[in-house]
Amino acid sequence: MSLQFVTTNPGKVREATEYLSEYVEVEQFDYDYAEIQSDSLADIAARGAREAFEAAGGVDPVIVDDAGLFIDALDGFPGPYSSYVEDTLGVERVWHLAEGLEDRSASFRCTVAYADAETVETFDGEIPGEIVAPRGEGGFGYDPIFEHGGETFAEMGTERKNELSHRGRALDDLADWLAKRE
Ligand code: ITT
Repeated sequence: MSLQFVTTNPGKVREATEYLSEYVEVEQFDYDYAEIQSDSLADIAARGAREAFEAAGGVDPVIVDDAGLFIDALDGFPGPYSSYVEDTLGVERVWHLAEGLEDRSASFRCTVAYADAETVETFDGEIPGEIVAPRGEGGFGYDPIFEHGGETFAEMGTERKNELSHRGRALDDLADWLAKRE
């Protein structure tokens, strides 16, 4: 079976391919599906998956992934708007926003939504950490400023990040669900 990962972000596809390759073949379908405005990643991903399934031809199953960085002391900012904030402020300035905070705890959250002709299913993952000054060359997006267990996500390899990360946790549940469904 092959699964189309509908996303403009190759970093997400790299992680999903490493995670799901023993269950399914993952291919990127580079398409920017419309994201509804909502505080809920699950609502955004579920609606996006339905649209992306049709855009990808309406035959093969698709997944989409909506993710974000939630800084506790900023009431979850940038949250569902993480992509917009990365493009406008940039990661370095998000660090400077957090730098002055006493409590720099944060979490990465992710919902992977699967859609085929019959169903839409969502799988959530979350990982706590702390915002730090940028370190590391790997990963993508906010990885250099997100530390967990003494290392930033940009300092870890993909395999280690997948073991821990919000996306890894959501993909783990998706893989279990796919295995049971066969
Ligand atoms: P698509 O919508 O096309 O999938 P995107 O990069 O815009 O790609 P999102 O809408 O889910 O994805 O935005 C999530 C934002 O959070 C974006 O700025 C990402 O770079 C960032 N992000 C998501 N997962 C991340 C991760 O594992 N590590 C670091 N940053 C991440």
